[in-house]
Amino acid sequence: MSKEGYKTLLEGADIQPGFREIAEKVIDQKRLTPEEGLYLFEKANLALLGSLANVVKERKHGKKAFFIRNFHIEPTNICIYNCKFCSYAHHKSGETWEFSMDEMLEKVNAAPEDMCELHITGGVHPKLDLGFFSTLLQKIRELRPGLHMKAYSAIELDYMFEEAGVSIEKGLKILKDSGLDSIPGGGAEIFDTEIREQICDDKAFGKKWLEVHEVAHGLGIGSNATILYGHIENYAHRIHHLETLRQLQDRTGGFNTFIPLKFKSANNEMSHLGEVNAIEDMRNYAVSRIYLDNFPHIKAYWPMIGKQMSQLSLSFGVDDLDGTINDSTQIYSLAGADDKNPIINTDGLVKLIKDAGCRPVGRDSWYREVRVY
Ligand code: V47
Ligand code: SF4
Repeated sequence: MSKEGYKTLLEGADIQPGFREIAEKVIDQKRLTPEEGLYLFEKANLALLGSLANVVKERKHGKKAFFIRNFHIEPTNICIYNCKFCSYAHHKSGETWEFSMDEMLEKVNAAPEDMCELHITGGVHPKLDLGFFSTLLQKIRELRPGLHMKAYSAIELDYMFEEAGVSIEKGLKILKDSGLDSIPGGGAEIFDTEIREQICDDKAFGKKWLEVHEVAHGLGIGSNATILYGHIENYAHRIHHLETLRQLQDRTGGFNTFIPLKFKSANNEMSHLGEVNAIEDMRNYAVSRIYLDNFPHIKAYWPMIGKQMSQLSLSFGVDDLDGTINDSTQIYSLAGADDKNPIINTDGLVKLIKDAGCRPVGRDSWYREVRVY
């Protein structure tokens, strides 16, 4: 919806006065305060909120909805940490795997030639070190010089660098020289220290996650950001998380996209909490799009919320559906993702996006357009 169309809608609508003021600020491209963000979470009418998020999205990207041809390698599910929400680590699933260097290189070799991006992330293995992971990048680079490597969450990096006795800067320079292009958004969870202590008390602090990303941005390594929502946090914790990211992005401009990750409740120590509903998911996408005015993209990760909900998210501020994935991730299938079979090809993604009334755009990892459909 255009800015003018939305203004007309507001004129005729019977809405809370608080919402009208906030909506006018958003339309005039003025930044929201944390209190205003909280108001949107707590009180805004969902339909008006979604349309407002779409005004912001269309200002940035028109009707475009992006996707990428990508695949994942999860080197191992052995993990020294014990996050209560996780269903994936070996001590949760009861199944252990650890791919050798050669097995991972075989996966790369087997990937179609036109793959754009490889996402590498997994458990924090006690023995796999900086040397192993930098060699892995070098060997992949030799095999596929054009493949973008988005690898290792800030949590994996923190452990790797601590064990190697190198600073974050030194460690990242080593990996960059080995071929690292960008860093995925995993491990952010929720920055509020009290909530973080209750759901993942033994892994790196939120402060450390932020430091790794800030140093990466300074070295020209772009990254993504995530939030894990829908568990024991409240709306104020979510706004605190968004505000912290918005401030870091003001300083560096290094984030590409924000990915809200909905807590999935199967097979983990927080199963008793259940899951939030679709209305909550859409509200979360919309507030994220409106509040993070300096983030270029908001991504819905379809293997987590399912293909149909991803379609709906395109009307609530989302402009990116991640990618073809190729059945290569287990993080969500083990946690009870709606899509038990995370497979979709390019034609499937294109149809899904068109059916939602958007224009599909195949992108590379820097959101350069590869093909408009
Ligand atoms: O940090 C683990 C989350 C993350 C559960 O950067 C769970 O493009 C919900 O960060 N319910 C790893 N979430 C995955 C990740 C990611 C995914 C897709 C794209 C990108 C990107 C990054 O998965 C973890 C944690 O927050 N997670 N268990 C669960 N039960
Ligand atoms: Fe390990 Fe990641 Fe699972 Fe935490 S979420 S236990 S760091 S695999």
